[in-house]
Amino acid sequence: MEIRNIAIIAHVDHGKTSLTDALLRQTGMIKEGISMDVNDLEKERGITIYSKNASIFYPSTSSGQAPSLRQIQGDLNSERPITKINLVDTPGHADFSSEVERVLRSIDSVLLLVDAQDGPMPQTRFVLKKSLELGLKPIVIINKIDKPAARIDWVRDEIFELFMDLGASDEQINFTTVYTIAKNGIAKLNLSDESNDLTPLLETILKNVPIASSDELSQKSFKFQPFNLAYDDFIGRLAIGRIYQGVIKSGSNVFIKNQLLSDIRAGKITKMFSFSGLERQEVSEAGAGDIIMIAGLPDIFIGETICIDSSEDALPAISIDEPTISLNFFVNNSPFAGREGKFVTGRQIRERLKKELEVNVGLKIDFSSNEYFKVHGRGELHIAILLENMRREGYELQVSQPRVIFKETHSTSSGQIVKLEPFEEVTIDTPSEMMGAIIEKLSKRKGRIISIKTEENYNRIIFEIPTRGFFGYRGEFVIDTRGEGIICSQVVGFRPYIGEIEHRDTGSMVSMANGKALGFSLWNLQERGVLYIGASTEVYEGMVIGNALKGYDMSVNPTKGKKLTNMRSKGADEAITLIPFFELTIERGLEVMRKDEYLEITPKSVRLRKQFLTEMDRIRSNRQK
Ligand SMILES: Nc1nc2c(ncn2[C@@H]2O[C@H](COP(=O)(O)OP(=O)(O)OP(=O)(O)O)[C@@H](O)[C@H]2O)c(=O)[nH]1
Ligand SMILES: [Mg+2]
Repeated sequence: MEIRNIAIIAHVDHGKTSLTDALLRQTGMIKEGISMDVNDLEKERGITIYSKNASIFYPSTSSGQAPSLRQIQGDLNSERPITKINLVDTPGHADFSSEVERVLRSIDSVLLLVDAQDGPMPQTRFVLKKSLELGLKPIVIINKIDKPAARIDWVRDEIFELFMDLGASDEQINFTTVYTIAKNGIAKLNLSDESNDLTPLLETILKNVPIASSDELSQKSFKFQPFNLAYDDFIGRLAIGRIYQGVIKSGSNVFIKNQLLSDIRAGKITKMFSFSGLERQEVSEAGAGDIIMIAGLPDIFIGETICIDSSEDALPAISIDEPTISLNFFVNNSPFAGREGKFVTGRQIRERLKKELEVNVGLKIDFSSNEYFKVHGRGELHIAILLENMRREGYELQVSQPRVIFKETHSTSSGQIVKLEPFEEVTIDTPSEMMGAIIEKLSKRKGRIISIKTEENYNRIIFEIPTRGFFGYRGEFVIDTRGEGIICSQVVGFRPYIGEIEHRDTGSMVSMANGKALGFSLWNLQERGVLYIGASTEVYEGMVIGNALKGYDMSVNPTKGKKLTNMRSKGADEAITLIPFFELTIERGLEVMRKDEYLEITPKSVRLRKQFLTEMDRIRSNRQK
């Protein structure tokens, strides 16, 4: 059967998963109401976290099942032969962008989705740049054309400009555009066309995407390269990748090769799966061009080459982006430790982290310390998702403040050692009134303006800023722009260290008592900072219950009640009104926490605390510094 391999790429929220779901629905692979975003966290947040494989058959079989041989070869009634289209739905959030890059290496074309109102956004630029560099010829999809504020002509021009900017070849610039309403499963080649399904898009895919399979390729010696890993409790590590050439049978003995010539390992494939809709289907044989999942090789890694003939050359490696931030995971030792968690010991946390490394390719963990596990990741969301998954599984732990990772390199010009730090490109869309304040704040954090574009009441500013300076700014931005602005960032690499960054901080409001917080005392405290807890929350000495606008830490007693007197005075007994408090989530906690604090995470709670719980211990530790 003919095979085509495509990935769906875009900025976050532009509709990749909606389109993938619609393609699966139209071809009968899934029912109404089922989505590619299957993971609980994905469903709740409405974002894709993990890239996922699926496949469809087109023209579709009536049953929605994999077609029979007769259908594949073209039916006696001269039906069109069926093509298998492997789809990879990718995550749009910048923290997961290295995942997208790996996928791009293994497919033959991309569907580049762009929102008909927002136009190209930072992640659009990033994924398009990678695709063009790999020589792919994207099919452009302008999605959400049903939005009342859609500005399709403008978006089309912007996309064209982006291709030009990124140095696309003539062939790449000559892209086909398809207009879609992904959530309703509608595609059109011209805006004026009538259409009630995705057939125009499916036809475009068949017309434009190179065929991955061929008899010639199948006759060559087997070569497979994984671009993703998965894990199954029963069969262990799974390698998801593409068969570049040859044919493979389940049970085969294979060799694993990589760029280190000396490192050739032998192994045996115990099971193989291909994708059919959202399901994985066990197969006994698979051939050139297909994307499959292989079990039986416990030490296989992304970018290695699996072959049968050990004299075959390894395929070029797939690079994996380096982590940019790190933090330490500790056993929880707060006064409330062990109340809510099922798994709380160091051994249990270690086992869980080891398991995470099986599939979480962007993550690195240093297990060498006796006191903590040092976890390195690609960004705050990357780490927050891991922590969120752990707490849901019943784990309890505490973590230190995330720090950027510094690197050192030898300067080629001076021969000296240069210190490097990660930088991000931050794109901001904001109404005009707030522009001044934003530029001022980001400049203080060592941000540099790369470009400003102004159109009517819409401004797009692009900054380059050290990750260190950008930390903690998102929350401020949302408040400053009253939710009207859009901000997104993308790590662009390591650059020379830019020096000290000073930003005037708030301090923390720290409880000096154990007990239940009372509405009356919170009512008094809410003027002095933003509270993280509400009335009746149980607190302990050393727990951080809010920030302190004054700029330094203050010890407070949130459990203090009102003095009782026998006299009832008018006015003083007015009902107190508490401002809604700023509830800590893992991400917010990671953002607001300070150097001398831990974020305590349990299945039920996220609390912030001082590392030293009593004021005396804190003073003592400060003196020792
Ligand atoms: N109006 C309109 N909304 C759409 C359309 N397609 C998708 N959406 C909505 O856009 C939102 C984001 O859609 P997703 O498909 O989850 O976007 P995504 O690109 O997969 O997002 P990430 O995976 O998080 O990057 C959802 O609320 C969809 O319902 C469309 O054609 N028109
Ligand atoms: Mg998605």
